[in-house]
Amino acid sequence: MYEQIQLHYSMDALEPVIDTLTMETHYGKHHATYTKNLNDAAEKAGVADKTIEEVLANLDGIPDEALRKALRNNGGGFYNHNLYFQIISPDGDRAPEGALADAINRDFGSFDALKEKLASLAVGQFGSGWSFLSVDKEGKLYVSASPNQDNPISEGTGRIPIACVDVWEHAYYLKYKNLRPDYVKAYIGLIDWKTVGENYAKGIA
Ligand code: MN3
Repeated sequence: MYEQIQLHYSMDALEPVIDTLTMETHYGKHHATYTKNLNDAAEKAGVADKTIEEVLANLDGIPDEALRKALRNNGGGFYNHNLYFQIISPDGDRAPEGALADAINRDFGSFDALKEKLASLAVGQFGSGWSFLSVDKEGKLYVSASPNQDNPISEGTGRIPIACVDVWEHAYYLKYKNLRPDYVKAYIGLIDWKTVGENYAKGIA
């Protein structure tokens, strides 16, 4: 049984950057629906005993096309939103430290350069999708964008996402309307880089 992460902040804790109604709809409706549909599809496909990472990395092994598509979209939606809600905090660390900070400086030149790349990929994603910061087994960092609910795991890159930005309109339209760049910048400002650093350590373990 796949379960949504429990929020470690209240629905109104991220005001005014993310408004309460958007949080309630995004976490309580959209994410909940992806999770329910994932559980249904995983049960039918006989993969409910696998981790979500295993499911997403092995979609080619699902012979039924409709089930494969359901697992890709809802499994991705489940996974991506767990990460999205995990890494933000009203009172987090606003800059990385330690091994993650070293890797960011090595692979992007600076923390500001990384944030700009993550933001520009999110803003530039045509239609619905995501931008991701991910890590390979050697600890090298990558930024990328994916359409729909795809991610570096379902795309078969072998990389583990450690941070992300959701640019589906449901993530921002109630408050930011068409101003996606403003939302993206504000969301990135809510990221707790201590949590991302823990994801980085797990990703290379
Ligand atoms: Mn979303």
